[in-house]
Amino acid sequence: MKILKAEFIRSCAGPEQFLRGELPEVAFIGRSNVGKSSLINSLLQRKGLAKVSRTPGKTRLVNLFEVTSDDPGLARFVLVDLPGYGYARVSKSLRAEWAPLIEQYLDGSEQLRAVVVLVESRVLSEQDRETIAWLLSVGRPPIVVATKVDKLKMSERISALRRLQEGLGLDEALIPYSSSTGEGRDRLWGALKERIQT
Ligand SMILES: Nc1nc2c(ncn2[C@@H]2O[C@H](COP(=O)(O)OP(=O)(O)OP(=O)(O)O)[C@@H](O)[C@H]2O)c(=O)[nH]1
Ligand SMILES: [Mg+2]
Repeated sequence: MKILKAEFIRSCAGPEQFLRGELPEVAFIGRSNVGKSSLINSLLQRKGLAKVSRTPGKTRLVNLFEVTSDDPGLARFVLVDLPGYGYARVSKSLRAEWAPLIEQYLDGSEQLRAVVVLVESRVLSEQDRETIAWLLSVGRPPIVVATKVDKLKMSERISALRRLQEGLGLDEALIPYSSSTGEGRDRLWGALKERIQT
C-alpha cells in the first residue's frame, strides 16, 4: 500500500465543521498518550503529519486528513483523528467539552465506515473497555489495535495480548501494532479495506 497523498483538511471544534461529503471516513480514537498520532504517521508514512507529543492530552479537536493511495480498494478516504479521552490532568470543564464532540461525530457521521480503538498493549483500562462496549451498543463494532507492542518482551507477548483481549470483552483478535517497527501496518490496512469496501 503506497500513500500518494495525505493532506490535513482542518481541525473541527464543533459539528458544523464536520464533512458532509461523499468520501468514506475512518476514525481513530484512544486514551491520551496511547500512541495515536504516531500510529497515524506510521500508517500514512508521513513523519510530521499528526503531532506526536510528550505532553498528553494535547489534541482536543477532531482533525481531518484526506488520503489518496495506490490501492483501488482504498483509493480515497478521510482519516479522522478524534481527541484523546481520559486524561486526568486536563480540567473537567475541558473534558466535558470534548466528550460530546466525540459522540456527536460518532453518532452523526453518515460516511463513517470504521472506528479504530487504540489500546496500549500493557494496560487494561476500564475506560477502553467502556468505549468498546459503547461502540458495540451503538452498532459500530470497532477494530481494536494494541499499540506499542515493541515494548512487550517476546516471552510475555502472547499472554499479555490474550489478557487484554479477554479483559476488553473482544470476540475478534486485536491487532498488535508498533509505530517504531511498523509491525501491524499491513494487517490494519487489510482490516480497514474490508470495512471501506463493504
Ligand atoms: N516504544 C514505542 N513508543 C511509542 C509508540 N507509539 C508512540 N510511542 C510514544 O508514546 C508517546 C505518545 O505518542 P503519541 O503518538 O503522541 O500519542 P497520542 O495518543 O497521539 O497522544 P496525545 O495526542 O497527546 O493524546 C510518545 O512519546 C511516542 O514516542 C510505539 O509504537 N512504540
Ligand atoms: Mg496525538
